[in-house]
Amino acid sequence: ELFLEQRNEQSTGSLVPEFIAFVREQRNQTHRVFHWLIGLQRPFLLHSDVIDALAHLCQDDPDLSSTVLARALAQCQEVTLTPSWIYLALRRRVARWEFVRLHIETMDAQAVNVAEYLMFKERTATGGHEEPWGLEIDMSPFYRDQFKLREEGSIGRGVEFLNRRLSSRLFEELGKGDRRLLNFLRMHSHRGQVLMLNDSIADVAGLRNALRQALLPLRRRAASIPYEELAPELRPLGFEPGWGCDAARVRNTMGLLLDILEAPSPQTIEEFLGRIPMIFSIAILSPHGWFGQSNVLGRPDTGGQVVYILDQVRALEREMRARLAEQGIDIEPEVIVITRLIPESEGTTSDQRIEPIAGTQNARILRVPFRSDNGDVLPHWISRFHLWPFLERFALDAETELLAELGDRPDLIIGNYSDGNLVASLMSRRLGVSQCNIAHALEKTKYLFSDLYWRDNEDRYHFSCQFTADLIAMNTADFIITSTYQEIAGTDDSLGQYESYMNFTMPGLYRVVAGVDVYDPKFNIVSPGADEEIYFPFTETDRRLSHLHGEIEQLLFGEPVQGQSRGQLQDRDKPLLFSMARLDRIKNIGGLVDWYARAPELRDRVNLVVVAGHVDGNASGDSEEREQIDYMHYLMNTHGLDGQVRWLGVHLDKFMAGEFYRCIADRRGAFVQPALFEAFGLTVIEAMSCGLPTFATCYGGPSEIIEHGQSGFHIDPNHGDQAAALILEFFDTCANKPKHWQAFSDAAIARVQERYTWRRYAERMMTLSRVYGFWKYVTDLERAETSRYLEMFYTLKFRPLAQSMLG
Ligand code: UDP
Ligand code: LCN
Repeated sequence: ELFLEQRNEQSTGSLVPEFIAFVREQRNQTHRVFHWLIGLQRPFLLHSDVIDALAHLCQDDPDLSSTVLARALAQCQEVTLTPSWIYLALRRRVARWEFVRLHIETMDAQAVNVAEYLMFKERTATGGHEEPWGLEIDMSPFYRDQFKLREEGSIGRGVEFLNRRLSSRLFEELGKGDRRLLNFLRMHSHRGQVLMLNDSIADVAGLRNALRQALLPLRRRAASIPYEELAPELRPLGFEPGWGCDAARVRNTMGLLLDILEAPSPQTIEEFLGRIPMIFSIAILSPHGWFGQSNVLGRPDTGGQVVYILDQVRALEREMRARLAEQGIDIEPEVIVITRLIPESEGTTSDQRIEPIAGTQNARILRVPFRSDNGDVLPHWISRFHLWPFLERFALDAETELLAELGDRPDLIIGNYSDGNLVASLMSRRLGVSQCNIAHALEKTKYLFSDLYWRDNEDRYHFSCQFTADLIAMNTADFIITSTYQEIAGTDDSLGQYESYMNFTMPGLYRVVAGVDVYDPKFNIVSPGADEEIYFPFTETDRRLSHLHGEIEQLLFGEPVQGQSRGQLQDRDKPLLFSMARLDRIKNIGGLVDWYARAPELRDRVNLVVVAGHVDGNASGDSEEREQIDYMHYLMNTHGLDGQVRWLGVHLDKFMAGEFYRCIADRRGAFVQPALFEAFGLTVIEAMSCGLPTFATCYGGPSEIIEHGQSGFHIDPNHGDQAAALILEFFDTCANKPKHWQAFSDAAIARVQERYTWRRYAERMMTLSRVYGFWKYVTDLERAETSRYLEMFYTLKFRPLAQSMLG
């Protein structure tokens, strides 16, 4: 911790020159450190390994801790070692990398560039020869002329930055900027109906004039006069529908435009653009399927995505309708979720072409099958890791179906996950529509060395295709929504999920020296929410679904049911520690059971309830899930947990899940999310909304959702004993001071209400799509060079990789 503190204090400047001088001058001290690191006999050391090593070395040599060598090692995200050479990757601050190498015999250190660093890594990993002519992917020449954020605190607030740039640009380019705005306002229409301005306004002077002329009589009209009554006066002046639903709104919108023409400010620009009727229909892509509304919740690793999209659709439709109505436009918005049609649908609706989305007026799921080259429909489900060869054909088929469904192209395409984002790239390019990406989970940081040792896992995961698709989609997107800051740029000590695409290598395939820039203003943090109809505080007794209580009581305490549950809680009076997740390795449910099993005091104090996977291994079609099921049984057997752990291998529908959280809260329990890594973690905000004190992993989204010690607790899944101690301490304190529980419950509810609501999400999303649309227009940001480069990358790399999967 001392090193990290020191590092943070001196975080910005480069340490490299000082480090190089130190190595030269303090040869013995330096040699001792690196000799020791080489002695670990591991080719790659990660940040945590280096920190541990440093702590160890400082015990014998306390002076070391104040040296530049220690500070540099504290910045190290990765060390690559051979018996004679050591290469260090230093992360000076968020997304600012430097590389140095050192020869252990000559004790000579030099700075190296990223390509040299990656080449050394390749050779160390493969034992092969240097590949100076290996393919290097470098997006940096394309970024050169683009505006970039400079401060790490601005990352993820791209739209604020764009609004500022837009206002100064419009202001600086007086005349030119205004004309662009005028032309932009003239291009809006919907199915032949002209909106905002018609052709009778020829230039900016004419626009100002018309605005003044329109405002004079408008100021005298009652605020509530509907637009229809005003239209006959406004149209001859050049104004078409879109300015507002009544006199007050029209006045206000016109006033905003006059302000912008006078002296634009970021706030007026955002507010004005937010009102322009630009978005009538949205296509949302989530190709890998098993996407439905009941009894279907994705398959391994797509659960949260399905929940997210369904809630997102409801919120977006509501927001689109409200905005159109406010602007006086009577058009029904359309939202279409495009996913895969799966003929072998196992009793679900996944084989139906169209399914209306509950809770919306007009939104629907449109399913399009995967087809192979000869046109045959793929009948069965396939995992998200194996669908790459089908996506190109799917993109074309989905485009045809979408156009038929909408009668026109959509106004915005939103991709989800690596597969959806790739299809969104293909479709947006062909249709000329803005593209928004949402990752949900980038697999790259989830699996250690998934890039460097990609070949070893190729048959199982096909990361070569996935990371290529990710790079293409990130660079074609007009804007990218993330759930948290750390998803983009990590923390002081850990790298962000997007940041991990800045530079990496897949030996033998290609080496990325600049893949994405997290300082790009395309990134915006817009966090999802928890459905407030479902996940509300346990104290709201009138809304509680009390008819489910008997069933929940049975689930918690009833006799175990063959194939559904295991364990029966002996002492019903203890509080319940609850966890719910899909049973895959990363979710670490087995880890939680293991810590619990090894903490006798915690076992005495609380019971553990786990909703995860299947109790019967044969019921799972997923190899990773089956491994976890076996592990759970092993733990239950070896630690004799059946009287203290209730394992439910069932899927709770969302009404049941909401009430389940609340029933745990009734009994003054807590929720645990023990994942090794969690991109965001919907269950965390669901549990908190219901009023459950929550302990969640410090790796990933939960570290931002929860403020440790205030609205919940962070736990380190790699230190289960400490996590168990923290949970025990909490319950001990609650036993002596019942208000303690209440304080955490209240704070959890307040935190989610303040930060994680779908209302706020939809409002931001609609504003973003307009601001980015306008930005693209005024800057002529067609980015033809980037598109061409990415097309080449797609054709020459992605397609053969995907094709080769079909053998
Ligand atoms: N979920 C559910 N019933 C279950 C298990 C999970 O409704 O039996 C829901 C859970 O409430 C949450 C989603 O599945 O909304 C899981 O999302 P999360 O972000 O926690 O993880 P993911 O599965 O996306 O990795
Ligand atoms: C995927 C995940 O892994 C979760 O962390 C997210 O909460 C979910 O998608 C929704 O974005």
